[in-house]
Amino acid sequence: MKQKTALITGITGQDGSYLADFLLEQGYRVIGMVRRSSTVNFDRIAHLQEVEALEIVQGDLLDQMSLIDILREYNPDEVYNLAAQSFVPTSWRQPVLTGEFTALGVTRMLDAIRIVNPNIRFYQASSSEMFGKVRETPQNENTPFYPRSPYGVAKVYGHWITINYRESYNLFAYSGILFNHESPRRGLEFVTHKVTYGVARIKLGLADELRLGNLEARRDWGYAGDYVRAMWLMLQQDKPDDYVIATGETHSVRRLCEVAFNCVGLNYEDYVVSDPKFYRPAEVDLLVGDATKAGEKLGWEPTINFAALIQMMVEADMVTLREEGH
Ligand code: NAP
Ligand code: G4F
Repeated sequence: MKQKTALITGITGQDGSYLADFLLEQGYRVIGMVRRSSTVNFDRIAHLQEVEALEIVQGDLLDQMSLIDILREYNPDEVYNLAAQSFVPTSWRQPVLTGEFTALGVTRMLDAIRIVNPNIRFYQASSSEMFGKVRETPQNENTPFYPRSPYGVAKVYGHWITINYRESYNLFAYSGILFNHESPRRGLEFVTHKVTYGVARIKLGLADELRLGNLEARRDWGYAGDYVRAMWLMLQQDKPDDYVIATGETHSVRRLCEVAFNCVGLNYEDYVVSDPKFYRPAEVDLLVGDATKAGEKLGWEPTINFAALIQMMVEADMVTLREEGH
């Protein structure tokens, strides 16, 4: 069988790095698109440095021609569009830039595909943030959207333009509505990693408190390794469609703190401070997904539960800090 080629935008991010691992294991040739920066930022894919089947190429979702050129040069079978400004609080500080990357960037890639090769299969990284002020619980593929941040609004645009190109041009355009997924490779500003890293620092005597925002917000947290497998499974279906990917369990940030501090034998109430500085202008109070469709059609289900995920992250942070000599 001919070796398949996949293009990943956002390969330096959490999901891009796990997806690269997964696709390389499946025998793919992987092209990772990175934007130019004055310092390299390849920590999450450093372990793949010597892998011949992985090639890094410069391109930017802000630059239409760079996308067209990459598709022409590498002719991928599958494109996974994971690049985005993905941190919700930043989207209030840089709403226009967030729209350029996270919303219009999707159109630029879809148009590039339409022009170069409409047979390419396209995955769009849509988000449970689109549900925002939720209209029903749990949320599924038919739940109406009510985004609560410029990021969420941009993702709604990205989702609908994906469907529009599917319907207008018969593109193989798939949208995965993924609920929060985490790992030791998660950015340190996201709440799970902020908490597990904070726990490790406190345990090792490097800090004596952890300042967070809204402790009552609830999220459906899964493991990123499980979620990239779902992305691939979607693109193996011949009929393009939308899928919710979630665990079906929801926990508050307070409960996350309790579980993470328990991992090292500490009580979160002695260390966690709720600081209004970290509150958002508009909050998403509750997310919990219904991934029944993904279970039935893709045979997908999560393998790592919430407690195991948090333990994995705390342990990884302890190891990292000890390796740094603490
Ligand atoms: P992440 O760690 O923040 O990674 C984002 C990636 O996008 C980075 O590789 C970043 O490159 C790249 N990027 C940003 N702007 C770009 C541009 N203009 N051109 C090219 N690349 C650009 O995000 P993630 O957690 O892996 O999430 C992957 C995708 O899934 C994102 O679209 C996110 O919005 C979406 N999503 C994530 C979750 C979740 O819970 N993780 C849930 C639902 C949806 P640099 O390294 O250069 O910054
Ligand atoms: O970890 P978070 O920053 O993730 P959020 O906003 O849910 O967004 C993540 O998941 C989305 C999928 O639903 C992705 F689309 C998006 O790209 C990103 O990956 O915050 C989770 C919750 C929020 O309710 C926030 O208010 O935790 C609450 N929180 C409380 N204290 C905090 C903090 N969040 C952060 N980042 N930092 C805090 O100190």
